[in-house]
Amino acid sequence: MAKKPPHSDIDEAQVHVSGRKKVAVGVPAVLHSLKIANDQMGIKRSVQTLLQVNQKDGFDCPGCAWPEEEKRHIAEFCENGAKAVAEEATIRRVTPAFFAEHSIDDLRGHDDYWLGQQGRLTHPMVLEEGATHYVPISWDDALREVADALRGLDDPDEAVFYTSGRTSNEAAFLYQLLVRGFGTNNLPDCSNMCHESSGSALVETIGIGKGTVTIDDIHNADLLIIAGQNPGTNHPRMLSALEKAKGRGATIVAVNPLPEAGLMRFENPQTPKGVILGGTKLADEFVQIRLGGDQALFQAIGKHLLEVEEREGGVLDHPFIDAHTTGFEAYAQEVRDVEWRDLVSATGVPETALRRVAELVRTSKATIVCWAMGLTQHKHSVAMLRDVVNVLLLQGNMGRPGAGVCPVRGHSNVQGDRTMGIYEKPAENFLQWLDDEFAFHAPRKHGYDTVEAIRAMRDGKARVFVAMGGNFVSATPDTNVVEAALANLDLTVQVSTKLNRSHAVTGRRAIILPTLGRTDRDIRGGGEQRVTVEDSMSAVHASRGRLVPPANDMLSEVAIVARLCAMVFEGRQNAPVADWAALESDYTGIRDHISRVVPGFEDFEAKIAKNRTLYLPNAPRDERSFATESGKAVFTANRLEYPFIPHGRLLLQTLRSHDQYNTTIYGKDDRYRGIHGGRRVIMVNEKDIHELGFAENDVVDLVSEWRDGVERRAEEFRIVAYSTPRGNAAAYYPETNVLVPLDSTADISGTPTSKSVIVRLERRQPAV
Ligand SMILES: Nc1nc2c(c(=O)[nH]1)N[C@H]1C(S)=C(S)[C@@H](COP(=O)(O)OP(=O)(O)OC[C@H]3O[C@@H](n4cnc5c(=O)[nH]c(N)nc54)[C@H](O)[C@@H]3O)O[C@H]1N2
Ligand SMILES: Nc1nc2c(c(=O)[nH]1)N[C@H]1C(S)=C(S)[C@@H](COP(=O)(O)OP(=O)(O)OC[C@H]3O[C@@H](n4cnc5c(=O)[nH]c(N)nc54)[C@H](O)[C@@H]3O)O[C@H]1N2
Ligand SMILES: [Mo]
Repeated sequence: MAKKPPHSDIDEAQVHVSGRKKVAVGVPAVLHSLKIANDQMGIKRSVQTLLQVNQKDGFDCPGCAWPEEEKRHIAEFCENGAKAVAEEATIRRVTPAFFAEHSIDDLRGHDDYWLGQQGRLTHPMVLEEGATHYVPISWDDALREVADALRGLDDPDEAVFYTSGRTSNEAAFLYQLLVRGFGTNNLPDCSNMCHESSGSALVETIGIGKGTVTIDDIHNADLLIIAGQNPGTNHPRMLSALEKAKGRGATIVAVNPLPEAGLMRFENPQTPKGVILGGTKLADEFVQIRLGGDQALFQAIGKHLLEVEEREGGVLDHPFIDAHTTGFEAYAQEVRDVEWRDLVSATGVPETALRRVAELVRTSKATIVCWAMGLTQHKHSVAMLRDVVNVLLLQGNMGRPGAGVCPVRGHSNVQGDRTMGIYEKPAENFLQWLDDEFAFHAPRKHGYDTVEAIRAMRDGKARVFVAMGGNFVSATPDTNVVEAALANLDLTVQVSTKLNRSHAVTGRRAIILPTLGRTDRDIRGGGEQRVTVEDSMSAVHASRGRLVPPANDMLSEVAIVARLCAMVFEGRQNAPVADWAALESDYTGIRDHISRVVPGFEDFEAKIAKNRTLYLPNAPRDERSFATESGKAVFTANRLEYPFIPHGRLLLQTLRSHDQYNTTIYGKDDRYRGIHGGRRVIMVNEKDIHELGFAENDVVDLVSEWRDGVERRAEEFRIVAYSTPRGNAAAYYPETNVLVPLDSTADISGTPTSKSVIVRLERRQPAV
């Protein structure tokens, strides 16, 4: 095969396809994760660590944000949770000796897989301007340099502070205070690329940017629609909840362009039935929808419900609609006017099948719609999600048992970070409470979201970039633009557990601040500390790590931020007032502040003591009340949109394999999809492969086409025939981020359109 693609440490010539799975989890999953755990941690540490995941007084799984069941299994088992834990609890180390050995050019030549495999970061490091290597620096000097760089800016808005979603509530709260105390709202986060569209649609229609169901609601739903989500890989613990719902008679509809194994059938390794009898069939109906066709699907459901209502009555929940909603007539008119013909071409699903799904909705006593990235990363995602809400409102599926919206979050504390104020467009009342608590005046001007931050860096408007976790370079769209934008900066600072590309692609100077993760024991001046996180269902609970940290003298995220607060605010006018050293030494002090600033956290410490859970209030769920302008839930009329695919082109979605956590690559296999030994593959419908003049296994470049005329190219992908609608294709993120144009974002939410990229395939010229 041809030469190695850029930044790839995987020998892609080995990639092969075999054994596509129709069943998720089961015994192979257990064995696979134990192998990874053993490689990273050794047997003793694996057992010690995996037994504590999501247990009372253990640590919160850094895997996903799906909530725990009230009655937990000992070692509630989740393959990908185990991999996420192993990745963090690894015994491999990236020490100053590693950086002495590997120059910055050398690091740049590797991909995220290789970088992540090197282990945990142990020492603060600095890359001086023009230097070839990172060198060690003391904690004091490193933090002082960050503080000085910030204080040296002409305007606080020249700094950008990114957050990924693993940061604890305590660290996040202090971090947003650091940023606002410094004088800016430039707080982009991973959420901007993730569930921002959900937040935008939900705040507008139901007055809260979160889901409205509990785990009990999932168990008790009559109908669960799971759209644009691959739970078998990305939220495996959700499968147990779905199994339970099935056991109680629920119907499950899977809406996805791909027949994902986890949606079809589940073998629960915790029960003999799962292992011996081949598991539970999950989806009763699989809607193989075209990419971006979901708005049409939900309009079709709404249209059918209204048609039957007009014919026979008895479909709509009129008392609910009258008492609790506005906008019904305009919505009804919009879907009455839309043509079945258009709904069919948008979804690629025959009218009979659309009506069959709609009938399941009509006859359901309690319906929940779950979704993830398949619904949030399109140009028209906000409209799509508004139409999801419309359908639920028609039958009063909001604020009653077994019913509601369930945006399934990604990172384990991404929802909590938002609750703590990590948001570039903070609400006025939040700022007011912050001002009162810390005796300062927070800036009111809205800050940059992720895409706007990249533009600001590109255009020379930002000079310092600080990241609280994450991998900004690899996770963001338009990789080449982002790499050039970062190179424009005076200083880039990464607070990280593991090495990744964002440490290799930097500003003129760069600082790495290693930090403790969820699994590490965190001992501060005031003794052993706990932190808290919020799951997808607004439940907040404590997390305490037990492992010996990777190195002595490592600082927690809280400690890093508390020290920065002291240094940045020293002698500064209008700075927040608090005892930073005391907050660093005992996090109960931070929770005390939170309890006075953030609604729902009253008596925070008492509520999480003894490992209890604090359930945040959720007005739509708890009392059918909606914090919108009218105080009611809002039906919206949305013009039907769906992607147009030019002739000879494919619409590409960029998604996760089974062996990765976002930009962290655990291995080269995508077991359920039957792809082994490589990641540079593009899954295409067999008929399209031939129609486009290719054969399976051909090696092609993917070239994205966007109205700005810039050529974006991802090199050397192997074509794999896969079950996906005609005209649609799929390939892995982050290798394909180079193809997503920076300005191709969702209306309103600004989320990059990672599930909707027009590409053409170009035959790869054999290397000479
Ligand atoms: N093991 C593991 N767990 C994870 C993560 C991980 O990388 N690895 N990431 C975490 C994060 S941050 C997040 S946000 C979540 C992500 O969880 P998911 O959203 O499940 O992740 P993706 O791989 O992006 O999968 C998108 C799914 O939507 C489908 N899809 C794509 N486009 C469309 C569409 O237009 N319509 C419909 N109906 N379906 C579509 C795809 O085929 C795929 O099944 O998982 C979290 N958990
Ligand atoms: N093309 C495309 N792009 C996408 C997506 C897509 O589906 N397609 N999905 C988007 C989504 S949903 C998301 S959420 C983003 C993810 O974007 P990010 O959150 O920025 O990326 P991650 O890969 O999750 O970040 C991993 C890094 O976080 C650091 N880390 C891990 N744990 C901790 C911790 O406890 N503390 C600290 N300080 N650091 C830690 C480690 O150094 C690790 O290398 O990517 C987005 N980008
Ligand atoms: Mo995410």
